[in-house]
Amino acid sequence: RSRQGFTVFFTGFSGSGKSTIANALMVKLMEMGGRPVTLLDGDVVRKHLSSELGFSKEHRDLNIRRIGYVASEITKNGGIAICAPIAPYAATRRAVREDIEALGAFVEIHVATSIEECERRDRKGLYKLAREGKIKEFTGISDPYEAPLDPELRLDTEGTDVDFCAQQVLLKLESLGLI
Ligand code: GGZ
Repeated sequence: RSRQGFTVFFTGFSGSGKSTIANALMVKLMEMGGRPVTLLDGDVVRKHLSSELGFSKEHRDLNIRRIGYVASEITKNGGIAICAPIAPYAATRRAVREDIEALGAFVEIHVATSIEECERRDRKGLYKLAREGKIKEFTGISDPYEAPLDPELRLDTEGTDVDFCAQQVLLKLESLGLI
């Protein structure tokens, strides 16, 4: 049984379901016991760790590098870090992966809900504001998102419930020998 720490890194559009799936995964991993589980959710991190940052490429990269650093410390100490930012830039995700793989495992999960579906749902009304130009540099509308080409897992959330998605992540972690 492996005691290695690891990071589960979700990436996807705003409203793709990252936070919901990450929370469900956290609950399941905590119920299993053993290693401590830490959730680094996008909006929570922005409130506590990156409150001075905006959404330029430089600021997004800095935000992701901070999340990566905290996750690397957790991973180094044998814990489980679950991260759920948009993380739109492939090179930044790769840099975080490289840092963390030196200390434990890095499992990248693309929450692949399409931009059309995220905008259709528009749970927080942000896409409407982005279309109206009231939010600038909005990912998928007026700012880039570089989809992962080779993630450990890609989740298609359309027509799939949260619990099933979290279960697929657990199966992946099992097949990688991490749980
Ligand atoms: C994207 C934005 C923006 C812009 C505010 N672009 O659905 P949410 O509201 O709760 O999640 C989004 C969150 C994105 O922060 P991240 O730290 O995950 O982004 S990144 O990884 O790129 O650093 C959204 C809200 O902040 N939000 N303005 N312009 N999302």
